[in-house]
Amino acid sequence: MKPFLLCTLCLLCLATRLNAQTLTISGEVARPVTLSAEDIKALPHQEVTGKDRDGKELHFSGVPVIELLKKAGVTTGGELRGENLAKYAVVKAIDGYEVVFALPEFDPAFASQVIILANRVDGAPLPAGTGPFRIVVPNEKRPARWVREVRSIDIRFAK
Ligand SMILES: Nc1nc2c(c(=O)[nH]1)N[C@H]1C(S)=C(S)[C@@H](COP(=O)(O)O)O[C@H]1N2
Ligand SMILES: [Mo]
Repeated sequence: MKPFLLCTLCLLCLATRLNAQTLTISGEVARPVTLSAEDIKALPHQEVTGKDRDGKELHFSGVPVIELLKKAGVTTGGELRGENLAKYAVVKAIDGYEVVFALPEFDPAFASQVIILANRVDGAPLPAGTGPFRIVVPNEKRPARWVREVRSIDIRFAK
């Protein structure tokens, strides 16, 4: 193979790999952000316990999603009232899986559980195919919204 072609392929592979490690928050936000796994690792973490599909308890560590939303200037806290209550978040994964959350689900002024973007489980990084980031909704009866391999959070208006 010609060196130039090989080099281009390597760069493409590297770009795809690096891209796979980022989380982008965009849509109805004050400033769209793209965070790397390193950026996320540097933020304050919280631990939550949840049950997987088989009812087995898992201990996750990660960043409360509300903190990530604040970085993008999403309406939270005192701003989460009136028409802002018609905003929702679409969380998307590498495989195209998508789930929706209403903004109050993330906000401690409304919710009694903390939804996190987990990057560790039972003391270890999330395994390939699950990480680097996974949503964990600790008290939900089914883990269907525990989105694996999260790539983006898109904030939208329901009108
Ligand atoms: N990216 C992605 N995340 C996903 C899914 C999926 O298909 N793709 N399935 C969900 C469903 S329906 C369940 S029950 C759990 C299963 O999680 P597990 O594979 O860790 O047991 O992942 C959730 N997260
Ligand atoms: Mo599921």
